[in-house]
Formats: sequence, structure tokens, C-alpha cells
Amino acid sequence: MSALDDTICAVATPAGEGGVGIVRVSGPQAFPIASNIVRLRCAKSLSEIKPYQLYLGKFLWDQLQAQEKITEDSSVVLDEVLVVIMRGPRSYTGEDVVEVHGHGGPLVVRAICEALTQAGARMAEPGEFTKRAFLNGRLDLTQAEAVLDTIQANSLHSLKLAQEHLQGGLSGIIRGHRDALVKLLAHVEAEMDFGEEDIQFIEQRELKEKLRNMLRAIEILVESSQEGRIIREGIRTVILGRPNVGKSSLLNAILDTDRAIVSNIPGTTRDVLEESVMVDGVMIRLFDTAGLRESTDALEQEGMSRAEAAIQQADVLIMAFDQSQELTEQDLGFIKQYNQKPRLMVLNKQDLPPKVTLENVQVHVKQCETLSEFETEYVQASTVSGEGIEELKLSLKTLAVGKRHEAGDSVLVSRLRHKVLLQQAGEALHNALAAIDETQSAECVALELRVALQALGEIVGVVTNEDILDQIFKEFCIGK
Ligand SMILES: Nc1nc2c(ncn2[C@@H]2O[C@H](COP(=O)(O)OP(=O)(O)OP(=O)(O)O)[C@@H](O)[C@H]2O)c(=O)[nH]1
Ligand SMILES: [Mg+2]
Repeated sequence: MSALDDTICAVATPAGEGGVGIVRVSGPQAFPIASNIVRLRCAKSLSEIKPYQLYLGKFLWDQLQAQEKITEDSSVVLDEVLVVIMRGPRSYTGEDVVEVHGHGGPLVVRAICEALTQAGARMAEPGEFTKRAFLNGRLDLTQAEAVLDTIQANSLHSLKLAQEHLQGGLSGIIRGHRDALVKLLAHVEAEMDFGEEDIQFIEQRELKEKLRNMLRAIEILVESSQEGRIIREGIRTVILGRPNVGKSSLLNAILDTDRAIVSNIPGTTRDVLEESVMVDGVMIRLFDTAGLRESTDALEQEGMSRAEAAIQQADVLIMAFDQSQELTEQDLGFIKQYNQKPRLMVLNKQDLPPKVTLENVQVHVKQCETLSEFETEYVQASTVSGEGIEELKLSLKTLAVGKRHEAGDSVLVSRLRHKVLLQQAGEALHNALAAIDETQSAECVALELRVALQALGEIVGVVTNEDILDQIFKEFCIGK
């Protein structure tokens, strides 16, 4: 992506037909360039009109005379438009911005863009408007990422989380740690300068306590990342179990549609089937899988290895049992084998005479519980009568997200980039503390503090490089 001295344009609304199609122009020449293609009814030029107000006008384009000043006589009216200007720095990008609101036809917006590029603008790259907002200091990096999260939000909770970050919830905390760290580093460095004279600029006890508190706060942020990611991306929930216990029926019942094929022939489901459903503001991504059993059928084996892969990626497991049949060795094997995730034990087919009770399953879960730090919940359900299906959905949500975010008292980290950098910062603080304990030189301590500072700086974008920026902004759509 190039520097900030050119003027960029792009369609800001989704492709296809719609009520309105908006083309956005940003850069030092935004007003003169856009003036070439619109004529306002009030006859003023774009640089003369009031910002943040819509003006009625026409989009005029004469391809042959595009380089000359267009008059209504010599050019073709292609649409009736509304135009709004925003003067930098009080705009999204921090630059002069023009938005042309035309009718939402693919041809209209494309023609507006072509006319703008003929008049001197350049087509924007993905995320370039937001990148400019970042480079011009309108947003920091976590906020820019939160813009993307807002656009991609798939549930009310993920939207809320994105907005918390956009409002600076996370950056405020990170900046607080950075500021504190800068001060501590200054003390340690001053000690290096005057080391010979044995002057202590900060009590070692105080330094250690401050570093320890910061380390703990950073660890809490890292710990929140699992929950944050789940809220941002949805809860990956895999339904597993023996063939014929009713996994696909459960998927259908949760979705309240006839999505998956159900039959009394064991081994019906082969591929992994994914569907999403919203539960209480959180997106649940459900994966129905092939029943797990010994099989020589190549197709079924492939289905089972896909099921295994899905299980490894899951946030939560639904382990389905048929309570009208005795628990089999296989059932018990699953309980033991897949105990490294939060799981929901579903005793299905409650409409049939019981052979298995909740207690029976609990006994087996208890036996392997000592090996697992993960929670287990139980639900009795029937896909025929609908019993337990609502309860099942809510249990899933609680298992995956917990109550913390709903209480609204903590900021969650939701991106892997942030988590990795926080871990780096935490490790450096840990090393700094160890260096102090081992009475290593102040230089060693300072070195670690600088590593932590660098990592925290990268999160908010105080320290950055072009590769990181490209990586982040290429995820955006064009026009944002
Ligand atoms: N009575 C009763 N039958 C059920 C219930 N749930 C599923 N079934 C029946 O159990 C059989 C198997 O259901 P599926 O949903 O296909 O089972 P599955 O676990 O997906 O099976 P595979 O895909 O072969 O692994 C079908 O005949 C369903 O109609 C239930 O709650 N009660
Ligand atoms: Mg199935």
C-alpha cells in the first residue's frame, strides 16, 4: 500500500443490487477530484459546502471529456446522487473525505469509481481507509482490528466485544501497562547510569511488586483469550458418539430444521456437517459427525477420521448416548478418551424405556474426572418429544462462555495476535523478575523490560512495521 499523498476511492457498500450504493473518496485531492464528477443542485463546489450534510446532485460522466471540466451540456447524467463531505482531520480516515450516495446498482457504483479514477483517484486496497485512519492517528491498531470485528460480528456478544475494543477498552489497559513499564524502565536505567555509586532509584521490593502485579494482570488477559475467541468466532461444538444414538437428530432438533439425514441405519452420516445457531446472543457452530465404531468401510473410515479432526478443534463436545440401550464398551471408551474439553453428556431417546440413568454415566465420568480439569454437564433429551433441547442449548453456552463476560466486569482478548504478544510480554516480565531474584545486573532487567515494552507496543501499534500492517489490513474488505 502506498503513502498518504494520493487520493483513494472505493465502493463502500456490498456488491450487488441494493437501495443505495456508496462510493467513498479520501485524500488530499478528494474535493477537487469528486467535483469533476458531481454537480450539486445548489451549484456550489464540494469545497464550499457544509460538512456532514447531504446535498442533492447529479453524477455526470463523459468518458471522452473526463480530463476537462465537465458541464452538464457536454456530459451524460448517469445518476441522481446525494453527496456528503467530511473535512480532515474530522473524518474516519483523518483526511478530506467525500461520499457519493447513488442508487445501489453494480453499474452505477462501478461507473462512479471509474469516473473518479479518470479524474485522478486511485482504487483503494482492502482496508486502506482504516489503515489511513490508523496512520493518521484516528485509531490505534486494536481499534482498527475492532472495526473489522464489528463488520464481521456474528452475534450480539461478539458485536459488544468488538465495540468495547473499538471504544479503547483493551488499548486503555495496554497503554496503562506500557506507561507504568516506561517509568519502571527509567528507574532501572538510571540505576545503570549511576550503578557505580550504589544509588537505588527504586526499592527492589517495590519494583518486584509492581512487575508481579503487571504480570498477573497480563496473565488474566491471556487467560481471557479462549473466551474472547469463542465470543468472536462462535462456539465450536462437535456432536460425537456411536452410530445411531441420534447425533444428526440432535443437530436437527437444535436447529429446528431437517438439515441432516437421519435414518435407523447405523453409519448414516459420513461427512462433517456444520451449521450455526444463535443461543442467547452467542453463536454456536454445530458439527455433526460420523458415528465412531470399528469399520472396514473406507468411506466410513474417512468420515471417522474427519470426525476425529473436528473433535480436536472443538471448544465443547456433545457426547450423545442412547439411553434406551445399555452403555457399551465404546460409550465408556469415548467418556475416557475425550475428556480434555468441556463436554455435555446427552442421554438421548428419553421417550423410550430407559436402560441407562444419568447416575450410570456420572459414575464413569467421575472415574476419569481426576484426569480432567474440564467441566461436564448432563442433559436428558429426546429429539422426538423435544424434551431437553432448550436446556441443552443453554448448557452449551454456559460451558463455553461462562458467566464472566456477561457480568461485564472484564475486558476480553479476542485475537490470537494480541494473545501471542501478551504472552511475550508476560514471559519478559517473568524473566525480569527472575533476573532480579538472581541479582543479575540492571542491564539484564532493563533488557527484559524493553522486550515487554516492545510486545505491548505492537499490540496497540505504537511499534509496528509494514508487514504487520499489511497482514492486518488485508483481512478487510475493499472500501473499509
Ligand atoms: N425414539 C427416538 N428415536 C430417536 C431419537 N433420536 C433419534 N432417533 C432415531 O434414531 C435413529 C438414528 O438417528 P440419527 O440421528 O441418524 O443417528 P446418528 O447418531 O446421527 O447416526 P449415524 O449418523 O449413523 O452415526 C433414527 O431412526 C432416529 O429417528 C429420539 O430421541 N427418540
Ligand atoms: Mg448421523
